Amino acid sequence: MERYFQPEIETASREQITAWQSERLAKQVRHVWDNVPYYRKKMEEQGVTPDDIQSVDDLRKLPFVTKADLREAYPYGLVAEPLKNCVRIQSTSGTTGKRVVAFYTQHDIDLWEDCCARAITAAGGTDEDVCQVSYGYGLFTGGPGLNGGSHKVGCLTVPTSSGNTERQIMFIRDLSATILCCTPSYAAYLGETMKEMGLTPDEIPLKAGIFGAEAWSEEMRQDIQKTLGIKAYDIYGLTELSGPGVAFECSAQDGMHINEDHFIAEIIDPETGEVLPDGQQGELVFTSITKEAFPLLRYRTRDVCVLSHEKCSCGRTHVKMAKPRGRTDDMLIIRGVNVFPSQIETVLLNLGYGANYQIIVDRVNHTDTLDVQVEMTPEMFTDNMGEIAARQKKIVEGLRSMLGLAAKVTLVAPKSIVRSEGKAVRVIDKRKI
Ligand code: DLL
Repeated sequence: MERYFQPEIETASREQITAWQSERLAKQVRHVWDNVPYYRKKMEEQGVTPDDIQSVDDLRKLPFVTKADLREAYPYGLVAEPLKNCVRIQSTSGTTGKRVVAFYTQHDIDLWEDCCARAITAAGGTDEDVCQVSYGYGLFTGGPGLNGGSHKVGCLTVPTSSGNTERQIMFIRDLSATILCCTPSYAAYLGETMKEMGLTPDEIPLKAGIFGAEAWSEEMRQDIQKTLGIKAYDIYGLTELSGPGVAFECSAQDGMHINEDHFIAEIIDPETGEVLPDGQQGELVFTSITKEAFPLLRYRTRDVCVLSHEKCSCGRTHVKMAKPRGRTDDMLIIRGVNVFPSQIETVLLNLGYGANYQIIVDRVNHTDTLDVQVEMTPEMFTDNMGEIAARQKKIVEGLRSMLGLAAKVTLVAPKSIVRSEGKAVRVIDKRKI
């Protein structure tokens, strides 16, 4: 049995990590200055040159890059290598505005797949595993990234892509898949379907799942682990930086190690741009220090998160990020109160509901309204109006104590909310229409 663990990198000392980061950062800044006029202009406006960036401590002298910059420079404006050196593009799933297109040299693909291989290894994967990749393949990075990582680990890779739930289950059972990679919402749906088929967790060969691409709560993890009889690990990433594998969870299942030999992470105050210390919540900012074709300096992810340098029981030394709480742009402001969909999910799962819900925000007579539609589980399904009213009241109370807001809650029949094979759409904000 072979493991893809790289202790010389993943358990390196802080001094070593900082030395790598400083050297690579200086080189990367020179690379973009020489090859990307867009960056050179931004740096000149800020009054910095590559000579000013010698170590990680100089990072904060650099300007931020935002999604607006990416849109403005679309499609080739931030590419730092001649196109003849680029071998692939991937693109975000964004539904509004221009998509972000990211470019890769072969070296960039290798390092991306390396990050995904680390994630599979941290979830217990070896060359003896059968790894079913049920993230979408194509422009979306989920399928290609984990596919490549799975090859590097030496797993037998089953590239089912998303969708066709019955076929997914057939392959899991027939090929004895031990590792499943997909979004947490799709994992929950697969679990729900297997349960309906009468399969108990010990009849499902899976032992681990690598789930990410969207926010999911700790309660949802417990639920998925129970129905599928697995350990569920979180994985984080974004197209702009490569894709999945920027950070991944280990056996401690308590935050995700950021691959610090490739990415430098910062947390900033989204209003002021000030860098915040460990433990304080803010916007996650990344600098990619090893990418050739599409390097990003101080890219503002809009993900709201906390970093921790505390020692981890798995032995890895790379900094950990907590589960992102949401995004600065999906945080809802309802009657002046900041609400993350993940907070609503926590209330629902704590009360025994599944993760099938929809949040509808509207504005009636100049006042925001919050409607939450929640599916009953088959076990609790009833047409007894008194019972339904009592259940709804309990959720309203739970939401009030979590958010300090009055919500209207409607229980709906099992299976009436559309399932997602990729990222779930849980919020409908009618105020913007
Ligand atoms: O979602 C890459 C990915 C694929 C990650 C498969 C993990 C697994 P994008 O489509 O560019 O890339 O979306 C990136 O998704 O900024 C976060 O807001 C969100 N996101 C990704 N992973 C997580 C996670 C892929 N584990 C955006 N928890 C990011 C919460 C996540 N949010």
